[in-house]
Amino acid sequence: MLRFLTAGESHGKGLVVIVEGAPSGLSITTEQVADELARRRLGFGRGPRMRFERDEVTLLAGVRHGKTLGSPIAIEIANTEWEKWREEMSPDPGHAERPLTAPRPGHADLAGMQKYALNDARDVLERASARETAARVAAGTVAKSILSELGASVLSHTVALGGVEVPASVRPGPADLGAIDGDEVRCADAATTAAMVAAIKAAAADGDSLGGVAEVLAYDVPVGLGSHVHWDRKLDGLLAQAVMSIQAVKGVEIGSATQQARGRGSEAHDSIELDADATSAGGFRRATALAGGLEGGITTGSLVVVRATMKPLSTLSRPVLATVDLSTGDASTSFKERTDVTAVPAMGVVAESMVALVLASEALRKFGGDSVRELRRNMDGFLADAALVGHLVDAQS
Ligand code: EPS
Repeated sequence: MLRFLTAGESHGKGLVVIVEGAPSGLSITTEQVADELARRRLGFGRGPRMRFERDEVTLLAGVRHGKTLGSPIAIEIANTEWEKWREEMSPDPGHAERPLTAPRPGHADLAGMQKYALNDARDVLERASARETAARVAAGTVAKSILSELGASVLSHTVALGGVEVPASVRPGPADLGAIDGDEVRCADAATTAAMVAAIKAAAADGDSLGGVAEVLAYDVPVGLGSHVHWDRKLDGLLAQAVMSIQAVKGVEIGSATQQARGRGSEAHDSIELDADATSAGGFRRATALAGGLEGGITTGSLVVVRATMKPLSTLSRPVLATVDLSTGDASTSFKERTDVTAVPAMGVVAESMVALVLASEALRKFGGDSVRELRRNMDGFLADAALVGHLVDAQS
């Protein structure tokens, strides 16, 4: 299985991620990680920080001459603005010059201060910040490389932003990813983009923020990842946890669950057909993708569909949210910060990484293998057997 741990504060010296469990022989380069990180900075509606700051990547461990060694992979993302924050965020003994004492509603500020017995909201928000998602995306690069060895790929696109939604018929494929990344809000439908950008401009003029929904699509994922046998092995549950853990995500949907819940069972399921060409699905095909590629917590080999719903960010450039100043006990408003109007386009890239990490981890659990070659051989052997289902007893005897 693939495990990863991140460390780092939003305005600290840098972020670090360690990824453990990746097989040897995977291609990983600094450019690959940097390109993925650049995708996460995309999107109309992000704040000025995205323009002046860069993600400076160093592969610290686990990779030699462009290939993984099978040892833990460590990646550092330096904060190019560290000099400005050196005093405020210094690890050396001292105290904050300007403690933040009016916690922002909707952030981890107050609950975090209470839980960790801290008097400065910065001690909480620095780690709760979505800056940490850069480290997840770096880890996701490793996961995507594993999936690519297995013939699978993930992409994401914005399907709703500030109340504007893409038509239900819009479902991009792997070849559309470049165009999506080239779009101002990472939307696959140009007419919808224009309306989303207008909504962002209107919210920005009001000093307000917007939420929305990103859809992650995973193509050619092999049948058999996850399991029906126990709650904590069900892949839909694992995906939900991983995607829900993204900062400001408050809802996760697999497939078209919300729409199905309004209709009848006779229209809510993906019929099964034989298809000798559907290799990753072990010789079966689904006519539709309503179940989001998962039945009983197991991948069916059909398109995996995960939707992440993000609330409007709670840091506003207009300080209107009511709070209490903890240093005086007086009623106050949450502090004003430069901020993003929306981060839904970026969140899609993060969700894509989290889905890739879960799928790659489950592929390693299912197929095992210390090298890429062993992993692939194990998967091919399994898929050949999966195509014999119904005849398997004969095949085994
Ligand atoms: C964030 C607030 C903004 C974002 C930041 C996440 O930062 P600041 O308050 O310093 O302007 O720019 O996102 C990133 C730095 C990033 O790399 O995504 C927050 O409160 O979560």
